[in-house]
Amino acid sequence: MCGIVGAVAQRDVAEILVEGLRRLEYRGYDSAGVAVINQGELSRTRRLGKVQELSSALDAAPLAGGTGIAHTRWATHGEPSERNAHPHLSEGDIAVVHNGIIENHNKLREMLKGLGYVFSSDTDTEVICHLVHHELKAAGNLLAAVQATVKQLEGAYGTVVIDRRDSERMVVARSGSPLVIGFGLGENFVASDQLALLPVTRSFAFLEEGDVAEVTRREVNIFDVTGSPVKREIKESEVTHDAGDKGEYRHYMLKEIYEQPTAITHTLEGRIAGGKVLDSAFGENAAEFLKNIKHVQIIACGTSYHAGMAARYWLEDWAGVSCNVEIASEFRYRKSHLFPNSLLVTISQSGETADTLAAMRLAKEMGYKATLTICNSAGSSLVRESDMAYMMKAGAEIGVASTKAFTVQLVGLLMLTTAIGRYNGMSSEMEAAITQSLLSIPAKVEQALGLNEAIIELAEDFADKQHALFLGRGDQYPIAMEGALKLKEISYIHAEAYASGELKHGPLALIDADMPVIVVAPNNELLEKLKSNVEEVRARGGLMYVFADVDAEFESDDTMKVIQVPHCDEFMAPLIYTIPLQLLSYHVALIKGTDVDQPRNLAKSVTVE
Ligand code: HGA
Repeated sequence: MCGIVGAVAQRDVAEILVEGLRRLEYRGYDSAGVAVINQGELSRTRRLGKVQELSSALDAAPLAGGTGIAHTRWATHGEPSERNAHPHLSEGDIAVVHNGIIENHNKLREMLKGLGYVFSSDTDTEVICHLVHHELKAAGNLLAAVQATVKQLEGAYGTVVIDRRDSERMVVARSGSPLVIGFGLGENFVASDQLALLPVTRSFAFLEEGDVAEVTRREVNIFDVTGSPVKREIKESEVTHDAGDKGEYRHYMLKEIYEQPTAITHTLEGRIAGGKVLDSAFGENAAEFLKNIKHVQIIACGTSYHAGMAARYWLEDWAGVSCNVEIASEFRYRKSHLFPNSLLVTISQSGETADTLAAMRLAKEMGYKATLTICNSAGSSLVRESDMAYMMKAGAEIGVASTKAFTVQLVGLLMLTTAIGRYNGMSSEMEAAITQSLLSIPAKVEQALGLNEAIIELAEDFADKQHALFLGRGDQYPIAMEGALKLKEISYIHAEAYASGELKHGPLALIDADMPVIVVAPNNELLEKLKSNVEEVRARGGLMYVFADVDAEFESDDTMKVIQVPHCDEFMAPLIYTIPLQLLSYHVALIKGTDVDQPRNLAKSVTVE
């Protein structure tokens, strides 16, 4: 959340900064701003709304200057408005951008007011700005002032600070929110995600927790949490995907839905041989970690949590180990029981999800046998700090509502099921059947995408609806949950999912002609049970939309529209039934005219708790 970009260069940087913000806009889009130092003075432009508003303002009144910082905001403290937009200034000297939450901002604010500082925003961020200004008086240089400042901050920050009187330098600090330094020729950069800087460099160093760095055109000096100079490895980025391009598609989300066959193919490449999933898919020495596992604890948020919920069925049904799944923000603040030989699995598209990261750190302290992350972002905090990493090869996901990351996560979890099952009695025939299924997923997803036209028609029915129910059983229950989440996220229709056996325990009371009920019905051993649940809805005048296996023997009639889904085996069924639900939410959102890629109040890469 919140996008940060900074630059120290000889050329004017405002355009580079704004292009960086555009690439980070999925992280927050309620306001945006830029500040540059020009001939010893700070010039700042901020706008409420998307980066385009800022960009138009800068077209009308360009800002010159070689050192600058920029930010796209997802408000946590203070409403979205121009006065709360970053960068924040202190006394016209210091400018600051910040990602995170300063938890002791009230106390610091009172102290700074006592020193005579006047606050011009409602943000927590502004305390950083005045505190640096104050500390600078004693510290004498910007680096020391920022080091003194961060010692007083409680909470999370990725922050970049510039001083108009010292125009050749920016100082950056990280604790809890990611920052990456980009190395150019005679110019250097910083951003909250390397994607922002791909047009100007491919050489990056990720800051570690507690690092403070001083960045000039020629030098980058990094200091660790103790203040000692430290080197962070500079790596060439392997990111090949240019996130800036929607191609022929109207929205990133649609593009990403259609990219799923390729994303899954890339993710499978080199990881299956001889009917087996290679342990190396989970990183070096993975076999050593995996062979003793008897229990799996999965931690995730949002869509990733739904992927974890599906995996619980697989790990317990097929891999022969017990499994719990928990929302990260719950796990991290309660006392949980550690089972012997437990593996902690985190799932996060960005690898920077604040709650998931904190839960993983807690689990390490608790003594989990090993930690594994399933992640789409190489070099992210979760990848760096976990014992094992399963790298998804989904490519950058820009649409805020996750699509391809979800199905690729499911692929990773299915592979994990075999890798753990192998040491817990899974037969080689079973493993071969799962790997065979994995290899045929891309083609089957392609077939499922062929339902698009049928779903466009269906979507019309939802345009005037306020609510919807999603039903599934077994490992399709999490798929129903994910379908409901997609619909709420981008169409703002209130949607809930139930395990269909739960209907009669309450939700049936909601059924009437205004409550569409969406059912996912693959042909599995729960089909007859599901059919009974469908009858329960029908008997109460509900209108149903059933995504059913071609062999499941559902027929469309006045109360039910049936969409036939290509036949697929039980291993891949959750992935395949996800596709029509993604398309449904997309087309409903189109009809409703919502902002599909950047739905209201949301942002991607949830780096604040
Ligand atoms: N707390 C700051 C920054 C918010 C943020 O990091 N969002 O992701 C603010 O509200 O401006």
